[in-house]
Amino acid sequence: MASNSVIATLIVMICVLVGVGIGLGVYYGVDWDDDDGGTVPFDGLEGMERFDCYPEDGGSKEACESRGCVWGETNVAGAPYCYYHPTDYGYKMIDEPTTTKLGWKVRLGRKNTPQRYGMAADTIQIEIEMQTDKRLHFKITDPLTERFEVPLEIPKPAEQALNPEYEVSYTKDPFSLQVTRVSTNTVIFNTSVGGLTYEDQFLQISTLLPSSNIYGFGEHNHRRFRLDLNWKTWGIFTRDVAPVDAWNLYGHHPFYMCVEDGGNTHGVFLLNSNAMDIVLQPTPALTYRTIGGVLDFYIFTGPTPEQVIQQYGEVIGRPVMVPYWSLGFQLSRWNYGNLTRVKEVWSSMIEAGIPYDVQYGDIDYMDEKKDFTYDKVAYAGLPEFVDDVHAHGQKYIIILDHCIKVEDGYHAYETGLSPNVYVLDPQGSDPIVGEVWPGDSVYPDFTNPDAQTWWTTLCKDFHDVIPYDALWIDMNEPSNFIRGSTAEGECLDNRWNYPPYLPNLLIEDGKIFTKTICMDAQHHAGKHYDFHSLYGHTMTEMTFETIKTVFPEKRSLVFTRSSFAGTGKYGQHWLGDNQSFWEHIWWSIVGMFEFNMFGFPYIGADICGFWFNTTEEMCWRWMQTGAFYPYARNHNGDGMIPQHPTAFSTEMAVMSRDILMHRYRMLPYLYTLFYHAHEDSSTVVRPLLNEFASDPMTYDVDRQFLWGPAFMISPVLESKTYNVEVYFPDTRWYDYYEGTEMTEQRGKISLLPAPMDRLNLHVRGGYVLPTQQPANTTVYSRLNPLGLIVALDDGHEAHGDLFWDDGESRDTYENGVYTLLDFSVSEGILSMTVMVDGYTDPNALRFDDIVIYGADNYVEGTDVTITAAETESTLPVDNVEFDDVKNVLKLSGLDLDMMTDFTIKWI
Ligand code: MIG
Repeated sequence: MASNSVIATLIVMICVLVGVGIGLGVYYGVDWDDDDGGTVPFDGLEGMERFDCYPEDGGSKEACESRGCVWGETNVAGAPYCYYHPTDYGYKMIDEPTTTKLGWKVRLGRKNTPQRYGMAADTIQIEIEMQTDKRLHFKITDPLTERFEVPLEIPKPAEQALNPEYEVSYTKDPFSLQVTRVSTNTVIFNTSVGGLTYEDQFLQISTLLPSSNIYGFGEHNHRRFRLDLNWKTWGIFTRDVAPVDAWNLYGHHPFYMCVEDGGNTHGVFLLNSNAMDIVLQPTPALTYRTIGGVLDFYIFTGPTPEQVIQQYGEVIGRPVMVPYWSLGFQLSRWNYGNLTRVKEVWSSMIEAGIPYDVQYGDIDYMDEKKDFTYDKVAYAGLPEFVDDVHAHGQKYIIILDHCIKVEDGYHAYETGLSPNVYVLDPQGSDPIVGEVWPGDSVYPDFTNPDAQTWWTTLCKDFHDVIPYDALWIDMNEPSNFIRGSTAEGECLDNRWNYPPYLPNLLIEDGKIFTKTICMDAQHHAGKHYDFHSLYGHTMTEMTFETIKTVFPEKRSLVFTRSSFAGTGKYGQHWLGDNQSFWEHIWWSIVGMFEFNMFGFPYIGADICGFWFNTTEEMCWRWMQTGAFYPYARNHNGDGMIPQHPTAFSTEMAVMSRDILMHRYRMLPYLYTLFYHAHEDSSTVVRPLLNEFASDPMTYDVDRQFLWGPAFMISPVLESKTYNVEVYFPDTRWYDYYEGTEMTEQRGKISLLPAPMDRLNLHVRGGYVLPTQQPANTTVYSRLNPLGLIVALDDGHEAHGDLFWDDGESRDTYENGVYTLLDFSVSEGILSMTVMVDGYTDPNALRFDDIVIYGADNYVEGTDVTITAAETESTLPVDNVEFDDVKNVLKLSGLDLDMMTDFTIKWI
């Protein structure tokens, strides 16, 4: 492979490795000095191997060399002219490693290179921890200066890993680190390319990558799932901006996953909240440049993509369990105008019989856009309406903005003044004032413990007014319509507001406080400079605590626009202010993949698009796709034409109803996936590569998606298109609707018909998927009989499970108040086993029908029998239908108690 030979050349060119095993692993010392005290001659690097030493504008030979870097033109498109000398720039070991409980540490001294922006650390320390067999941690700190560290609680084992899947080695001068996957000898992290920099406001480290299959980093609109390594720089720093171009967006997620040649996968997380660049280059390699904090890395060895994500989840926290009702369809828009209009839309949905669980109130319900108020004119009667919504088995969710209007007599504002719970100005005396929807506003400081009681009281009191079911917290990047503050001059001229290096962020005039508050604003826990990207995270965490008080018994949700690594432990996310353009439907799939990696399995985009007007055709296809977003919400921007499912033709309403009925039928399967996500961070929306990592064909597939391992959705993403290209990895697949096996299509890309009324859905052989007869809300669907789709694999086997609880009590998994059923098929026998029986549904739920796909081992006419495991009594199944062309065996009218083990035999 080209990439390997580049790495090899590079290593040969710059390295003379001498093994010095010292008992802590395999170590290498590099002797760059020749015997006469000179250095090894350096002939320059071609292009691909170069790491940019002058990312700013205005590079020149002189400016470059004054940084201690090398200048040289190159024909390699995209490669920098100014680059790091691979051996002269960086740090070297200044003493021998010392053993620690979990690994070792060593001090590094800065090599003799000019300071870049000043305040370089002359001595730094790297500490390596072999935390688990699959998790390596290393952290580079400045032992002499206390630096900001993200206050995230991360579990740390007491003992060093016994049989790590990785091996750590290093070079001494310059210091570099190599992490190798032991089983294949693949070097998964390798900093031997130079450029390590550790200054107060500029920290940089580069690594070679073992392949070009890189996924992750966020929040961005990457457009494609597999990242483009052609010299791309992605900024990370939370920002209020629509997900359209290549900018930093609402969330901060410095995590990626790399699929190595052969399919082993590893992941890397940099725990750092400061503004940063992620520089991708075709070497393949990547560089982190951050303007604060420390270099705190976690490497996960998988080896499957799902395991990587699970291991990452162990570090940042498992996703919170969602209530069952949140799996229903949801409707929202910004600015219905008034409550009468909301009621019209609501009634039309109910009349059309469209499954519909949740209605939203956006900022137009508020009185002058103030949190904890409602407009008593346009929304007169809102409390009664919410009661009515509840009486229909539905829920109502309200938005809250992060900002509090500065206004005398406004209780939310005034109660936050003593104790003061707001982010303070740089002097630390008064709240910093910005401008948001209600006008001049202050910013609650969610790092201040005093803010908790204040916020909870407001939310609880308001719940007494509007009995909402969950909270939607918006604008918490935190957004500001002016730059910095209302104070003259926006923000003070200092190194926080004007840091010497600016990552590639969406900002105006070099002002990092664009669309937000000043970087030297003071939080209880520190400077906004460090806490900016943690604002949404801390707001979500506090709001999560709040809803525990508002709903002591029940699960609720906190939808947050801004997030950090680990926010999924407390809240959910939507993909922000997308646009009603066709390509946004595609991009939403990529966004869902990425947020599933980041620990937000509950994710979706605004169905039919937020900004701009949709068309019926686009909205039609989007309703089909969105019917299978975990978070299925049709949400619309202010002033856009109506786009709820009944806003168009009768055909559109009927199609929406039908496709949502299929969603509701699959909810037991979806809910079970959420249980798995909560339990071990498994993804819910899954790219094919997570299931077929050894099949390179899957690496670029981002126009079709899976629910868990077994249910594939392949939507149409373009106008006037009536077929869809689908890749079926080499295993058995069945058409979801008919059970027809995709025999011809197996292992290939095929063009499947997709007329307007068809969304292509397929079931993967080898799985049992629990279903339930649908209804118009989950309250009613939960009363209906259950069913199973059994899809057999080549060996006529299949497995699956069902997680069931009351759908809304808190911590049912933790408290064991749930039921877990296991389904297993082999040799023509399906066994259902109750694994956990902690919850008996009051409606005595029963399995009614079971459909078996791929039952070519059934001989027509053979009796199908059911045996109750307890009594061993065997009965024939009366209603058996077999389609010998499709090999579909249908059993109906079964009436099997879900709490009693049984087997069904058909051969
Ligand atoms: O500046 O509350 O992303 O969903 O409808 C726009 C109004 C403010 C942005 C959210 C969007 C919401 C809108 N909000």
